[in-house]
Amino acid sequence: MVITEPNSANEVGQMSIKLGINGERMNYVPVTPKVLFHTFLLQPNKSESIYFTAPDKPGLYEYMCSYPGHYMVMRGTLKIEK
Ligand SMILES: [Cu+2]
Repeated sequence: MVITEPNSANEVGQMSIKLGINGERMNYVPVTPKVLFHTFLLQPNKSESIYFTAPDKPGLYEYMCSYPGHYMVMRGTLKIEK
């Protein structure tokens, strides 16, 4: 799971596809400031907890699965308010 800056999930998802053969080694997380927080790649029935400080700036942040191609359907919005 990757949490991105607002309006960045599509771009980060496309970047994860472009990682190509390096993707698995990088947990399919592209190196870009648009990625705010992320988990490692999780296998079925596994879980991971992460802790982060929500951004100060209000907005509609996005979260999605960065496994190649999944960002198109495995995604949601994280609303940060004042
Ligand atoms: Cu997925």
